Amino acid sequence: MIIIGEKINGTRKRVGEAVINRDGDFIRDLALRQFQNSASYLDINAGGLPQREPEDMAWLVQTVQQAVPDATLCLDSPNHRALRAGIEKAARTPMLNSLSAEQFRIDGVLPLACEFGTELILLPLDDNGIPATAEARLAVVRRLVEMTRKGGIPDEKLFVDPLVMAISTGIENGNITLETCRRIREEFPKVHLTCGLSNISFGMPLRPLLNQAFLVLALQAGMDSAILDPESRELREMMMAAETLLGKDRHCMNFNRAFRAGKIGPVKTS
Ligand code: THG
Repeated sequence: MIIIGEKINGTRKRVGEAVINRDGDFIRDLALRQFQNSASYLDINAGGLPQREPEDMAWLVQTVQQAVPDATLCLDSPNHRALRAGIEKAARTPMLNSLSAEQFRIDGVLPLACEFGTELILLPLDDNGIPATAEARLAVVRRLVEMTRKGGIPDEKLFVDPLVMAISTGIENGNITLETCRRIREEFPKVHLTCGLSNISFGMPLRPLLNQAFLVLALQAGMDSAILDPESRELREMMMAAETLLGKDRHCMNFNRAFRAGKIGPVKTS
């Protein structure tokens, strides 16, 4: 599974403060820890006021790349100015999070993705909001993929996010997301599927447990990436167990290796 580390997000209180105070040590530590815990991409969300966002994004990108020059970033903003500011400071072409069918993103984000040939997260929502059914989300994905293909972006560079909404606000929200995954997998076999995993558990007790269970279900539905906390040991254990059981780990090699390295199983105290 392709892991996108979620922790450098300015809407989290401690991170928002670090951005305002330009606390580089705090941000570099978050970057390094996620990278060392197998995050292939680091999500970078500057949060804060729109006027400051391009400058904050540029600072975050620069700061993160000092700590992990080999990490690929996933710039998380609806604001094309912030995305461009981040792209210009990035060591390698970042992923953009995200393009939706909202007109301002079609006008702002799509041209940037085409100009720089970036990987791109697609969100199936438009100016009318988030469609309630899998079929309606698929209709938006079809419109978006038509646009990205026209712009010369190959399907392999797309990460479609089926949109995860809290199970506490609708008992079918898990099923709608999983059904959307299966339909996208069928119709667009070359795209990746990713999601903000922990959205599922907002407003519930035992959030980590619900996130773990949903990760297993999502993997079964064809999800091959997720935005999550790479430092969660329980989540890593569940992910590696499910991948092995679904035949995605040849000779069970990753599972055995992770066990021997102490990355899953009992914490080794030496
Ligand atoms: N889809 C896409 N992008 C997204 C989301 C999505 N980006 C933002 C978000 N959703 C995913 N990122 C986060 C980041 C942090 C948390 C949840 C989702 C979070 N943090 C807790 C906190 O701050 O208290 C706990 C984590 C911690 O402290 O370690 O919940 O859906 N495309």
